[in-house]
Amino acid sequence: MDLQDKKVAVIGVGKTGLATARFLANRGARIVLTDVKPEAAWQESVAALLPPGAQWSAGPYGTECLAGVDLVVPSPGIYPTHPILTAAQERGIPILSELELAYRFLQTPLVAITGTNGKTTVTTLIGEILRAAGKEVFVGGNIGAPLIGYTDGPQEADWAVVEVSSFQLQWAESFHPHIALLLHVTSDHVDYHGSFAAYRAVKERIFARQDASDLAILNADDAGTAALADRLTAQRALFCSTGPVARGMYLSGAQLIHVLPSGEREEYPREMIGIPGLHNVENVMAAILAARGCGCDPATIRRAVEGFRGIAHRIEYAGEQNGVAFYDDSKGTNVGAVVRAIESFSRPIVLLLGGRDKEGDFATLVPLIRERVRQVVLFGEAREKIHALIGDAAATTLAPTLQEAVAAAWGLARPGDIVLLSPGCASFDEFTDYKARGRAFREWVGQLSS
Ligand code: UMA
Repeated sequence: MDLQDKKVAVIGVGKTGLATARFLANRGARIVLTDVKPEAAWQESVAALLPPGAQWSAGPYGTECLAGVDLVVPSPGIYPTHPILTAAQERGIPILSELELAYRFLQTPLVAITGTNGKTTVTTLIGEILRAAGKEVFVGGNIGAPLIGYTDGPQEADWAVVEVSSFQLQWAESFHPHIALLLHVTSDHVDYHGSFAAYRAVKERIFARQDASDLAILNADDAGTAALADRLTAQRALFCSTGPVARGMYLSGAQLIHVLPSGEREEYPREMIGIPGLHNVENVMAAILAARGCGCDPATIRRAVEGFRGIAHRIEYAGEQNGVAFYDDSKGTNVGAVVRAIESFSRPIVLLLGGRDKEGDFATLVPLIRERVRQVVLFGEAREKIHALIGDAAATTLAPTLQEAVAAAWGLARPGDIVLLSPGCASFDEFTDYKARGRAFREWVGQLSS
């Protein structure tokens, strides 16, 4: 793909837009950048990042920015129905996600991971195992560093391990990972994709270009995902926590059993896993299948899994006060994640839910809340809406902000309880992202005793 002198509109000047602009500038493209934020908010970052002589300008935040444009690269957060994208489609201007553009220039074997939840854990763990095996690894994508930044450099890694979101797959065509993982699909981002069916279909694109020389790893416990396995041309490996599989990996009592294509079996002890919850057993099985696919040996895998302590803001211990343990699951931004977080504990829970709604189906939480949650504290923009959906499945308190929710939870919790922030919503009503929300939560928890 020749980008020399092509005029490219980059929509959104965040992490992805900036990395894309530099990549394009290094290939001689003429760049038009546009963002809902005024130019003054990002102009300096752009000027500091782009090479001297780069041809770029700030375009209007409207369809006028498409004048003379050969290609549009929207940031992941730009809704597919955005007027600029609709106009580009009407005018026949190609639209490629950053992921797709990066892939077209990628020279490193690729492992790609998607799924509604668990993808950051699995991506991180695959990276750790490969490093333990002495490999050079780029770990990035939705987890943090855009793939295009890696593609812009010397590409010296043995493997690129990339977390892929549905937003990034939205405008992908030829994207073709050698090893692709779909962990499971539950409702999320319906506001963005328009429906659950559309969201699922976009996620499944991760396998679309794979052939018999590739490996597809899927979750046998997720009915929709497992059914997809029969339609794929890639070699398949399933993981399952509820019963045996013919090829792949399953949990059997205290053992994880890996059934290789030859029928041979390898075993790992479940107790090697140091992170809580059955969902993390599934995550570890998925990561092991990928790591074996990359050629790592079982002893190295076991060592890396034993040393893995999980990721920040994902059911992360945040301290204890007067016998009440606090857990930060700020990364739990959809209902499926909340289910996994609640199921990870056997002690009574004070649950903090809220933030900016993504049309999550909170009503489905009702049976689990009845069974495991003693108190619910609803906060943020979505608090009334969630209250209408869950009713009084447990005693419920409403608080305008997360800070007030933490104070309310502290007043309600008894020694032996878990206070769990697993919001099931985006953070953007109060914070820049889930990390900032998690940090704030931990800070407020730290101040409670005083
Ligand atoms: N913007 C507009 N118009 C819009 C929306 C956004 O101009 O309609 C502008 C914003 O003002 C901002 C820029 O676009 O300046 C931000 O772009 P972005 O929202 O696409 O975010 P990036 O900074 O590029 O970060 C993205 C991912 N963000 C989203 O998908 C929303 C990051 O994932 C990812 O880490 C990063 O690329 C690197 O790949 C975050 C995320 O929330 C963690 N992902 C979702 C999730 O995990 O559920 C998919």
